[in-house]
Amino acid sequence: MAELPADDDRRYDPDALLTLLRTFALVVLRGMELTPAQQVELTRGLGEPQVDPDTHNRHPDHPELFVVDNSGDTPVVGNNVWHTDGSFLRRPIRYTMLRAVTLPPSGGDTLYADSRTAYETMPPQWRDVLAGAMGVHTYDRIAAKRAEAHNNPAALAGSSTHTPVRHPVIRAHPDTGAPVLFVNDLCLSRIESGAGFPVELTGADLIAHATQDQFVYRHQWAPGDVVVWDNARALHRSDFTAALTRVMHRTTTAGDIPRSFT
Ligand SMILES: O=C(O)CCC(=O)C(=O)O
Repeated sequence: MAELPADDDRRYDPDALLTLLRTFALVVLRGMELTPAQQVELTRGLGEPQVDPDTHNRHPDHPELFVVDNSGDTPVVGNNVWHTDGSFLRRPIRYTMLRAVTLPPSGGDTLYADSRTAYETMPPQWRDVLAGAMGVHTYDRIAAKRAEAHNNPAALAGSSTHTPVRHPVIRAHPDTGAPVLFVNDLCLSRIESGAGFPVELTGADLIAHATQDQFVYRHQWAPGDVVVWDNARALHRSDFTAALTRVMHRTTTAGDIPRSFT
């Protein structure tokens, strides 16, 4: 994790952020002043801004900006389990920028786990078994959760728009080529073996390994905070109860087709 304090001019410089993101899984920017339009523009400096398939939580003036709000008629669902953004896409989301808009008096943290550390610390026999293994990622569970929480059966249609995709379980990081674990507790429906080994490990086994306390950074949000993370390098989840009012503005960029490490 890298942190840029409120007097650091690099906070508004996308090239400086990209440089930090080559080394760190996430960058915390303190004391940011960003309008929704400025957030979209800063995101554009990191990559092509994406529009989330969930129409209910789009910002009215900026479709690229997703309003992460747990209150009202369209609470955001699914963020409280370990995931990487958009792994159900053929080209999963690369960077996510999350800005604190309304924070509860306490709580409402976001947790991050480093997917490269997850690979480096896994038992060697797991690496052998996972070489060439493919994860099947689907949109089904997100669609079902959204349909139920938003009382909108039409949301189920998202499952046919987003057909299952296969991504390497161990992917080569797009910048460094280093091996990283690429799993998602929301979207990974099964693991198909590669290299002739049967894979008896489940996504839950891999996530339990990756998210051990010593590998997790807990971000306690302060007003003016923005966090930018690399979904090819970090898993994340929110940690709050629905009783808290909390609003965040989220933007994302397009990513590459994940390449296998082997
Ligand atoms: O609200 C949070 O703390 C996490 C948000 C999240 O999981 C996401 O935007 O994908």
